[in-house]
Amino acid sequence: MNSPLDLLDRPAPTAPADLTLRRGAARVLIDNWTGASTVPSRTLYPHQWSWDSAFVAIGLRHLSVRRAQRELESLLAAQWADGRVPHIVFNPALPHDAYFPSPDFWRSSTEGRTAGAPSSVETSGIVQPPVHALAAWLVHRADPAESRRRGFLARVRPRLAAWHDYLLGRRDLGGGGLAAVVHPWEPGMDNSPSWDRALKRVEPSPPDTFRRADLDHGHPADRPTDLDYGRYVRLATEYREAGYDDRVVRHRFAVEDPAFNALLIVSELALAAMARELGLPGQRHTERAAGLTRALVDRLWDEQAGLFRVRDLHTGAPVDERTVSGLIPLLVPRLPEHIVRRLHTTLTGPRFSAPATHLVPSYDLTGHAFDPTRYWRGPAWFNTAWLIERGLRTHGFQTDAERLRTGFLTEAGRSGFAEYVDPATGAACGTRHFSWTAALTLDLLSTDPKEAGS
Ligand code: 9WN
Repeated sequence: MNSPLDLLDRPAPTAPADLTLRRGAARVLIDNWTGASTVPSRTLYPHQWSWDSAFVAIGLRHLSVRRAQRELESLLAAQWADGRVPHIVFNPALPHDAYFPSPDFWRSSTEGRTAGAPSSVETSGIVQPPVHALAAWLVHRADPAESRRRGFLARVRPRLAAWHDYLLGRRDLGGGGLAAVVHPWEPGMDNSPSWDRALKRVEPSPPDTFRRADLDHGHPADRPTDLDYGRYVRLATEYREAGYDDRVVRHRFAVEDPAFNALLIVSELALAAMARELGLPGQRHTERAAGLTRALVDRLWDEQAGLFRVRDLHTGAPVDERTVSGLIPLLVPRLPEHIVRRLHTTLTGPRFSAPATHLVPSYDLTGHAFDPTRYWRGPAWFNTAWLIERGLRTHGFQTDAERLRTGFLTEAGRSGFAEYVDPATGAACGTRHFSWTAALTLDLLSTDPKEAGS
């Protein structure tokens, strides 16, 4: 196992400001490492989260490839037999009141047994966006010789393929070739205005039936409301009562999200690259990526709005909100050219450009529900900025990518690696010392343009 000092031994940027930023970011990841994985935050999120671990691995690879591999493998060790990768893997050493909903709410090892939950570890029963294969490929690329020596890709590839099979086999609830999400926590953008209308159909669980632990650490104005939480709890309870079995449950919330599916596409391409590297046939993955890209465009593209929309599977209609999720498909390499141009126009137009920070707000700056500090209803997040920066580079918008990269690094450092910031002022919101902000800082300090689109 590497010692914290070993972590700082790899080649580093040489400019003093970058060096300070790099040391600060490394410090966050060292402090948040538990021995097998990284918590997003020691206070607000003290367990392992699925897409956080993927972003963390992307940054950790610049410090320790071994640790980055371990981060992903510890998550995949909690995979269910049906292929799902749970959104939280609980640390058994922590008391139940450290986070809500806790393991005794999800009860995965008992209630999820039929669906294939592992018996040796407690997890949540829902999922998060599939960034993992992309992360695994980038971790491999950081040191291919070490990766080969340890058989890293050979071990993770089958698990990642099973994860994608779950999403496309059990979660194509709309029948159009995209994966659906069944809880607002699944797309990772918990209280996005895109869910408001669909959530109105869900009767909230009474507030006295649960206790929010997030408010012990987070400011109420930065967090979802009690009403939101009541609905989150109701949906998760119903899923649990159906044994987390997608074959029998009738999901009351079911939507197709553009970012979730765009990440599935790039991760399918990563699986194809892994197969090639291992001398295995990878065509199934390239074909899937092409099919998913067609479905994404057919089902979610809104020509008039100039971005992708969420589709509500209960009404069959696109949701009339503009969010950062609708811009993230810029990541997809084979997107039709006119869509790339329109996305770029939207991104740089009045709804999504924040000239003071150069970051991307999570919601339309001119939208009726915009709130600069409340979580996914306006604040700028660093993981979405990283994804869009990569998308800009993928499509040759180098100047815009560089502007976003500089904005990211400035605001990440200035905010103390905050969870998110006010897009207009850069004021820090949410928790500080946040892992993916630090990890992606490390990545952008070491950006290798050759990786774009790989
Ligand atoms: C619920 C851990 C996670 C992120 C999500 C973010 C937030 C959790 C919460 O924190 O969600 O999963 O308690 O609010 O919305 O994207 O993965 O950092």
